[in-house]
Amino acid sequence: MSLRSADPEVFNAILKETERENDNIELIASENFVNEAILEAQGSIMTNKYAEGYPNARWYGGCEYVDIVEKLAIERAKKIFKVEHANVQPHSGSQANMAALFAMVKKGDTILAMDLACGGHLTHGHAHNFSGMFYNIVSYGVNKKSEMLDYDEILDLAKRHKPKLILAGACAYPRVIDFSRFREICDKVGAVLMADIAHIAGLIAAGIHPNSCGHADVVTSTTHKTLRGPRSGIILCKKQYARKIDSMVFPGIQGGPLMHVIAAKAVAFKLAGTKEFKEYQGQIVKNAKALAAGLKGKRYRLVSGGTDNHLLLVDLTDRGITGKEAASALDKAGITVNKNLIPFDKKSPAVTSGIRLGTPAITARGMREDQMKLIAEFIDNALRRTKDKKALSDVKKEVKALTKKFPLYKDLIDKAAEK
Ligand code: DSN
Repeated sequence: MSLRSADPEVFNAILKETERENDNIELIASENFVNEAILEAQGSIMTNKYAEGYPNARWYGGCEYVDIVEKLAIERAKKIFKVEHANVQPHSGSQANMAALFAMVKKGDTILAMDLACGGHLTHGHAHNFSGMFYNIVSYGVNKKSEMLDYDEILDLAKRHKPKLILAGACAYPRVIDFSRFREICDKVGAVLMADIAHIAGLIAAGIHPNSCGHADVVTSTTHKTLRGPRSGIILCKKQYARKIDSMVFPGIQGGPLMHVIAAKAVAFKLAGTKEFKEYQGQIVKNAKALAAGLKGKRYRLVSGGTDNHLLLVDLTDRGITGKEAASALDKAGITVNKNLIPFDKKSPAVTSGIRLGTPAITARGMREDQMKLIAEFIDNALRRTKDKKALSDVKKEVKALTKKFPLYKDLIDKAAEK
């Protein structure tokens, strides 16, 4: 039975979403466009299979073929991240973080992690998240002047609070993270080092950002951001923590693994080992720098002055608009971004003073530096006229003319249009 005949409402919503992704400029730093091989694996019949346990040690019969894909995913993850052990079962980045924290520290222990307001993540200690509820969280931020991580300040905090674990990693930090400095700090105070590389996993796999594996005891990541795989999570660790991590993922916090998603992760990890992937990651960074230069040319202030990775944070304070207003105007112009707190933001997380822009998705569809210049102009045109419907719709036309030159999922759209 086809989806179109079984459920036309869902079929049409998926078609519309495909068209939206094709027509718009996608600048959400944590999103990407997977290729069709990933969709095929994730949409496969492996969704049918229960496989609680791990390869060669399952609770259910008939696991010989899902074992093949899980073993491939594990071996490929170990190879691309140069790490001793990989658990590919976490359903998401949040569950990877939950399993890693539960395995490495006890309830009530002190954790030193990056403040959400300065670029950290919900699972790094937000009061309404399990991490903030179960642990005593001490936060580090960025230096007020440089807006970059201040390792001396992190060391001071570590000496003062004696955390059991230090968490390195962010979802809105445009600069390189020095995992070796974090290791030194952990060694000085006897803390475990956990790295959350969700945003930069693709850059690390390509050797463009320093690797956290080798420094951190345990590393978590999503697989769908720069890494360009299916929406999911992984945990990487030293061999000595393998049993702890595996038993905390299953049976600790999860039941049956999503074998169709693990199949798609195996494909993503294979692709992440190719020359083309390396070039793609290099282009993501070149595009981010070009977009940053384009916006700076239009006198936008960028947090920390620029970017070393796939994302930039634009401070809109002196433009007299909020992040919320900017994101909404850009949406109307066919440019998708998210409002984002900037360091030491005076506005609330629901309003914010900034927006976060990322280049993984537009790079995946083939855009290069020339297009970044155009996109900076589109953004400026929209942000200078946030209340002018006609101006925003004019930008939207230009956006559509540009995205038309970089078609995305054309076969899927054509196939869906066939009666
Ligand atoms: N925090 C989300 C982001 O970076 O967009 C991911 O959880």
